[in-house]
Amino acid sequence: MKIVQEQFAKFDGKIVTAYTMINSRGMEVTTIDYGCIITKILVPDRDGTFENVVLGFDTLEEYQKYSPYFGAIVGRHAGRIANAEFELDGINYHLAKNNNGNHLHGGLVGFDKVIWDTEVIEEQESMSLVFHYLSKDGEEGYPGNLKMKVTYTLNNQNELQLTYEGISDKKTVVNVTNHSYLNLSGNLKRDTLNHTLTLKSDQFLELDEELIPTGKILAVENSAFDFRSGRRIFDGTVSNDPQNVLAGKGYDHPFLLNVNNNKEIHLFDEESGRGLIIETDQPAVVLYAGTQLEENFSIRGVKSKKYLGLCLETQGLPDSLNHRQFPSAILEKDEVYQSITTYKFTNQ
Ligand code: FUC
Repeated sequence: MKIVQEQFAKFDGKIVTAYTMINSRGMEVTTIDYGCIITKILVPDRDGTFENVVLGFDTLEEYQKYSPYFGAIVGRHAGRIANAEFELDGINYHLAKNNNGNHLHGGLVGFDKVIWDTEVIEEQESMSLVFHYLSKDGEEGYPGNLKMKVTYTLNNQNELQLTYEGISDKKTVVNVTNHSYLNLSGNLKRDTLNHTLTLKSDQFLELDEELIPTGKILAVENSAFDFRSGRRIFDGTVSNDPQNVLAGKGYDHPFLLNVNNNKEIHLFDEESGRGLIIETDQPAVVLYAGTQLEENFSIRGVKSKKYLGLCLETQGLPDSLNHRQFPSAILEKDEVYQSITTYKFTNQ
């Protein structure tokens, strides 16, 4: 096991560092301290060939110019908040509007666009990168000085654990996730349409045309949203279900998880034999099928296109502040926010 550090770029008078964690089986995870972005994850296919399974760039300029949150931590609040506003204890908060008049993924300069302080921890059976960031009171419109800590831990069982922690000096809202775009084919050889996804989820949130939850919870039964016995991502692209159509022919939806920490999310690519099991303590996972991926740039030599990567964003429900029947994203003053998601990579 080892961690290799190198200079990735310079930004804002500071050095952006890339950290590569390499475990005893040869799995590698590369992360930069800008946005806690996971730029690369190398895992073996069924023949033991190591290839990259996430969308990412080799330069900071490309992230800043083209990246729709590739591999980044998004927050304070992942997903959309309608009209970029919410009310807390009688005060109306106005957030940065960065998505058709709505607030998306923390605003104009969210957690994905700042440099985090980094600590490196090496232990017997695992190693970790610990990132710290102080989000100041009023940043992007949110109340409270929020101290955030994100930890990525890689062990020798090819498990990558993502831990999020936060504490604020005022009542605020927190709902963070990692926005990695997965593609298990390896080095983007194919798109993700033949990936099979299995979800322990009976229900998903209905969205409006702006991709904001309407408040209605729909059953997955008899629809292309039923992933309970496994289903190809392709199905959503040919479905006439209005929910698939409004998501740009595919998926951009929060699924409510029936269980936690019990293999509730499983992504598999038959051709390479690579699989990913995701476990979380969060109530939902947003399946975003890369339906808005633009074609005006390349990703390490492969032209970007729709469905080239898909995101499985474990999180609380988007826009819960404006739908008080949803589990709350409110964090009390001095309360500790903590959440853990684990990615286990397999090959068979
Ligand atoms: C996802 C989606 C959004 C958006 C963004 C880049 O989280 O929910 O629709 O396109 O990522």
